Amino acid sequence: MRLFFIFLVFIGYAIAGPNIIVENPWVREVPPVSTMSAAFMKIRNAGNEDDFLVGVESSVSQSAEIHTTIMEDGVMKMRMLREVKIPAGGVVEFKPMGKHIMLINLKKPLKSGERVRLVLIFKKSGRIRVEAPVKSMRMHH
Ligand SMILES: [Cu+2]
Repeated sequence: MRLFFIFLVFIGYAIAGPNIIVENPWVREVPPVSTMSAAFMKIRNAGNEDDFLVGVESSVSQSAEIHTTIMEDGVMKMRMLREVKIPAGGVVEFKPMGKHIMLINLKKPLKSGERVRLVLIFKKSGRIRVEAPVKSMRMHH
């Protein structure tokens, strides 16, 4: 009986925590003159503890920021977010006109079919590597 109890405690400890899954990442194709683009994806947390996206690194731009889109006096504006909560058992969608990862100062033009390497940094889950294909917006209408 005591052994069984210890076993249960051990299992409970092992499965506690966030479990981050990144689904359908993609990066928007931009004209060669553009110095910025954005990455989109769904971030699912299949675990039983909240986690927070706190940063992003990108292989194709000098920096990457977490942004959200807001309407202010009928004008669409972007705001930088310090962190995005990914609730336990929940999913947060990064999509055009919503939350997105801004890729700032592109090192080279992004063409459809290329792959962009991103590292998503979470408060608890640490660094998660993602490969996101470059796609044109038209494919997502
Ligand atoms: Cu932005």
